[in-house]
Parts: sequence; structure tokens; C-alpha cells
Amino acid sequence: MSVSMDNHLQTRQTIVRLLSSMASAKEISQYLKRFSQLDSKRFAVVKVGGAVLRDDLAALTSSLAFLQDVGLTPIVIHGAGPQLDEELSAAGIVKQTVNGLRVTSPEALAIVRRVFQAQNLKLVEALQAGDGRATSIISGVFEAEYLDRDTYGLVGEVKKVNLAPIEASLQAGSIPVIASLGETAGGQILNVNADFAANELVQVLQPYKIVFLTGTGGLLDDNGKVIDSINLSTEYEHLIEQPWINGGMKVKIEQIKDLLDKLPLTSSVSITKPAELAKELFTHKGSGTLVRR
Ligand code: X2W
Repeated sequence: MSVSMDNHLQTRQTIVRLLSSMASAKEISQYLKRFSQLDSKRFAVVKVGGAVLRDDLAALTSSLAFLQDVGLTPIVIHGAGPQLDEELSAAGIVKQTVNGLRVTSPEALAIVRRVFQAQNLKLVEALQAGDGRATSIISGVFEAEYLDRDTYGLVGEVKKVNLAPIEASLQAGSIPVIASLGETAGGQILNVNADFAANELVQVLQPYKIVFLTGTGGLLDDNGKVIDSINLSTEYEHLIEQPWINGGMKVKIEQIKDLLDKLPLTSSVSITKPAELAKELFTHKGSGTLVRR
């Protein structure tokens, strides 16, 4: 057995031990049973930020592989923000964003495509090295149009989600790992913000669980502590007025609100970190921040 596979097994055993120390077997089996009864398309969409791919790949891989071990196949959509910052800057391209979106020139797009492909393969290969099954999906899912070419350049807004590549992967019991690149009807590739792409995917799939994996493991309060839960119907206005809510977090909360407004009332969004994904999915207590409306 290779060293890396050995590591994975150990991490998965650690997850099992961790779970059993936090919840009863009965509680965990309840969730397992509920999830296994769902159509695999409806289990979970997990959005992975670029920072997680950079800083927490081992925990991410083990947590996803663990789900596969128990017969569940999450749908993964990832970003690559920090990696793009680094590679574009190394190429001498100065970062410019408008409303949190990266203005993307043709020169930048070539790098964006390369970086997305590299990050996608990094995760797929890490899963495969741990004896998991994963399928790399770099294109063919998000049909897009220019968001506003004069302002943003080659940035896309998703108009349609094509599920065929995702369904084929799920059918084979393989984790679809999707990059957030879009494509116009004319075949032009466009840069799409990964949170936006995840939102579109979620609206089409209406999965049981919607999880955003971030470096911080949740939304943070003014003391830097993870907020357990947010009820948007009573807390939204107050929350986004708070001086300690930073720009990135504000955008995230607004996006989650926009998303939940379009989903059934019972839907919720979890924001957590990779090492706590199983805890979030299989225990009453959960982990990170739970956002409801
Ligand atoms: C994003 C795509 C990557 C992304 C960008 O270029 O940074 C736009 O802004 P994270 O790591 O999930 O933030 N696209 C148009 O969203 O990655």
C-alpha cells in the first residue's frame, strides 16, 4: 500500500472516531440512511474555495473520500481565486476587480483557463491517489453570456446549466469536480465567479445539502469567532449593517440570501471547513455556520 493511501485510511479512520465521539451511532445512521435514500443528484453540492485547495487539500480529499466510502457522491464545484491572483501577478497583470469580480482581459483569460485546469486536476488526482473516484469537468456545464463586456471583459453570467457531464459522473459513482468556467453559445470561454456558478448549480439541482467550504470554517463575528447560525429573516438587515462585516463576507451573505430566496423554505446553507464536513453532514450539532431564511 502506498504511503499516501495509508495516510488516507488513517484520516478516514480518524473521521469515524471523531464522529463517534460527537454523536451516537444512531444519530449518524439516521443521517446516512436519509442521504442514501436520495437520488444521488440531490445529495449535496459542495463549493470549494481556491484557498481551501491551496491550504487544506489533505483534509478536503479525506472528507470527500469518506463520503464516497459510505456510498454518497457529493457534487464539487471549485474556485481558484488566490491561485489566479498569484499567477496573474507573476505574469505582470495588475489585479482589477469591480463589485468583487475580476476584470478579465484576453491575456488574463489564457492564464485563468490554465490555472483552473491545474487546480481541478490537483483535486481530482489527490482523490484518485486516495483510492477515490473523481471526474474532472472543466467545460460543458455552464452556458454563459458576457456579464457586461465593457466593464468586466471576459467574465460570464450563467444562463443555463447542462447537467449531462455531472449525471454521467454520478452514474459511474465518481465525484464530479467542476471548474467554474463558462462558455458562450459561440464557444467563447468566460471566467465565472465560483460562488455564482455554485448558486446556479444549486438552483437547478435543489440538493438536500448545500455546503461552502472556506478557509475560515464559517462566518466570523467581531471577535473572529465562528457564528453558529444565522436566520436571515430576522438578522439579515442588522447583520450587513455591522461595521465588522468585511467586504468579502458581505458579498457572501448577500449571495446566500439571494440563493435561499429562490429555494424551498426548508433549505439551508452550511459554511464550514473540510475537516468538519462529516460532522456537519452526520450530526445534529453540525459545524461552522448554518444559514437559514
Ligand atoms: C473568479 C473565479 C475564481 C473564484 C476569479 O477570477 O477570481 C471572477 O471573479 P474562489 O477561490 O472561489 O474565490 N472569477 C469573475 O471564484 O475562486
